[in-house]
Amino acid sequence: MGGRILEIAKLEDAVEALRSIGADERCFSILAPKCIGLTLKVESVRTPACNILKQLMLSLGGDAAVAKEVLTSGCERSDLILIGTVAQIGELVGKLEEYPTEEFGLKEVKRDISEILVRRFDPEAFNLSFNNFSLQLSERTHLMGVVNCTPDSFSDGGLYLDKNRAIERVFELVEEGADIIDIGGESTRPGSDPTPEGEEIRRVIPVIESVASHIEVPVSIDTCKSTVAREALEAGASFVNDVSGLSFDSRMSDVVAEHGAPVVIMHMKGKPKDMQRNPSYSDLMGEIITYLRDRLLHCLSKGIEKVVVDPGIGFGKKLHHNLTILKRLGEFRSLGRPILVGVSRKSFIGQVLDLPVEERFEGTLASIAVAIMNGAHIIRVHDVRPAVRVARMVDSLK
Ligand code: HH2
Repeated sequence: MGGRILEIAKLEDAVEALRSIGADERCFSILAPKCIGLTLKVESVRTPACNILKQLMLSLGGDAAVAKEVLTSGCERSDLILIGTVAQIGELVGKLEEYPTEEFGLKEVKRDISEILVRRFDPEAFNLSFNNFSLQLSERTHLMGVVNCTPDSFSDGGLYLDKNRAIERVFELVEEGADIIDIGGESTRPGSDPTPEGEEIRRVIPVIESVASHIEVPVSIDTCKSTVAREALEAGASFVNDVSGLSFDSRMSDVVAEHGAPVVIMHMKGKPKDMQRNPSYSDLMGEIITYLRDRLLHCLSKGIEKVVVDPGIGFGKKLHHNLTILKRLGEFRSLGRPILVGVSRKSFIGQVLDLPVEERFEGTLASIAVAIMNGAHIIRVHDVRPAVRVARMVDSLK
């Protein structure tokens, strides 16, 4: 005899545990979803629907938390936390079929819950194919190598402003194992002013033209400007990385859509100039997820399907915001899109370790390991070789 806790996060792990005790294989599909606890938050649910959902969850052996006013119908709506196992929440979706789901907004709640269940447990949903590239993001973590063709980036400003140095750097990063090369011509560090469009184009286009057809990985253009993105895509880039989530330039989504390019949409609170002036959130994760969901819906409305989401570490966030995002990164999976994270050399590492930018190497690697463990699919990084090693190691431990 002897009891112990089993750490089970995936259905495959549950099946493995069941197999190890010789359970009947015919029961695996029934038992495995019962092995995994799941807590889901659904926002702004109408009060009658909250009551129905709470009763249903109780009848299934789970529970639901709602605002206390719900019980006395003292409010119109409440956020709801469903507490159960994957099996119970799956059964809840089934039970909702029996209800007149048009009523009380139950139809939307049912749709949201079923989508989350599919996204959480279907890794295939995260793969990305475009042009001649296919990024199997569910198989292993991908590394996006950074080349800043700028005089003033916070960590490598001035190093790759010269075209030939930038080209050399691209080849170096590919050789080190980068899966995507991200080329940028504007620093978005806190307090920075926008770079004039013509200058940004002069910095990046010659580099993209020189490398894109000579490397076997896609080039991404890091810009918020539609003209820069258009020229970059025409020069051979195939991915757009927009830290404004396509919100600074109203023509950006048309350019991305016309080229059928995948896009990274990132969350930023404010603009680089003012984003670090005392940023505050009443619900950090809720606010970022809602913003990314809105931008995702905007992309879909424009016909842009290949969307990667990014919580925007360091963009309008204090130290504790950045740490919380990394600890709770898995919550972004509810958006059903690949997750990209950029932690490389950033100031939150400097704040934790009290170290200047040139000494944040280990802090970067530790943060990358946690980001991967918590669900990141793509890591944006300056030092590619060590990050590849960390990624391979952490991938094998997931
Ligand atoms: N961070 C930076 C720039 N672009 N793009 C995404 N998607 N995510 C990020 O976290 C991100 C990004 C800032 O880093 P860096 O490019 O090194 O600095 P600078 O903006 O000063 O050029």
